[in-house]
Amino acid sequence: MVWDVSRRLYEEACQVIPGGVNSPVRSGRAVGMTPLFIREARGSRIVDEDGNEYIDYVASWGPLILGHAHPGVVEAVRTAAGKGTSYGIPTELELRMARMVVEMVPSIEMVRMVNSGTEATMSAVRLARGVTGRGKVVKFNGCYHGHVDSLLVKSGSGVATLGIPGSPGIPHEVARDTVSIRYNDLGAVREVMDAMGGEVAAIIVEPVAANMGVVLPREGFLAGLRELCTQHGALLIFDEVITGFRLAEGGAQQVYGVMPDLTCLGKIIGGGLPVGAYGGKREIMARMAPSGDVYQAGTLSGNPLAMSAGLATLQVLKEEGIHEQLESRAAYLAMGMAQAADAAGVKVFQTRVGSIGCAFFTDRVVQDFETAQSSDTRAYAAFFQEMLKRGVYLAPSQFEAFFISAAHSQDDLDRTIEAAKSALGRVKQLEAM
Ligand code: HOZ
Repeated sequence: MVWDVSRRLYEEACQVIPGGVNSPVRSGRAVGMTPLFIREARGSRIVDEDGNEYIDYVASWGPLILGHAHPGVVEAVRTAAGKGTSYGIPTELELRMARMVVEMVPSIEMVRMVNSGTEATMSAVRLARGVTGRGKVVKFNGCYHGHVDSLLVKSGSGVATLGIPGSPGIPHEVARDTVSIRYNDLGAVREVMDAMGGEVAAIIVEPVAANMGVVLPREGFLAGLRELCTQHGALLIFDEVITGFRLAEGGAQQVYGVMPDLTCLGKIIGGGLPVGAYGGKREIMARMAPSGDVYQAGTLSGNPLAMSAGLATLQVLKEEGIHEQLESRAAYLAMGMAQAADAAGVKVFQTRVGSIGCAFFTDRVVQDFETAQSSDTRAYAAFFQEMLKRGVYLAPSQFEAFFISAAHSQDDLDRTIEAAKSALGRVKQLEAM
């Protein structure tokens, strides 16, 4: 496989874009590669600028649950674009979107659209602080809630991938109000809440952590957080930017049966366009301006292109009930990967729920950031490269998820498992060197 054009474009991009990329984890640094530059995509496939085609398990990091360039989504965007891309004046599309979200997500009674997951979490935290009159926020090590100052503490995703301890530019006074605890450690949360619960505005959590690889909540963890928040008068915020609409129509809260006060959404809700949203109980959301006093705004919020792409995607999810099919395809892939790892004699700990999952190169049980970090990231890098050579594109980082879309066919899955068998065999050889 040749990557001459991608490499040239990357070199040129480095002259005018920091690190050559518009989001750090894309750089490929963690897997010893320079990034691919993509020319086009359709269904489960992406094609790079050198003309190489890959089965894609990144799916733009989650939004494309229907696959690339889904005809219904493309048509919706085309139609909307022909009528003007943004007015900064309300549209019926926004009302339809709000109704759809309220109908699908069990705990949401009112919702506000923004333009990214980061905006959603930033606004939800501000609202929680406004409502409670408190300053502190509890989060979990390895969870990633976008690049919000107060939430970029012991964070997952690119921060974990690149081994960045935190970020310069975040004032000490801001970071001081964030308490980060081990994921799945309810005892530690209880201790913190007992000690300072009266100062905590919110506990924010990814109900399934999907930015340190994929780490599932232990039985009782989410329900325990719910209980502690209620007991101490803090708000529970679920960051469902990745899990929302993906694990089920109503996201992780539907699957695990635990209702947060506020939910942050992104990715799928925009159908591949830049969107985020946050919503929750009516009395809490009504505190947002202009009905309330907590301020947040956005020129492009709720714009017709994003609303159309999102609505078209959610409509398919509702009407075609594809979650069961996604579940069984993902289970098939995970089983094939596990068998491939066994056959190659490579120690892999697999996690999966619905259509997201992760293969950690470790013999430990992964249940938090510390155990996720026990993964052999050099082995993952070798696996990534070997899979790429065999036409399969995985996340260029151990600390991200794989995403299955409705466009992944049985043939795609079988080819991926075949590729994994020989790629893992090669990883084993490299380990022995
Ligand atoms: N935050 C995304 C991964 N969880 C990365 C987005 C990107 O690099 O495009």
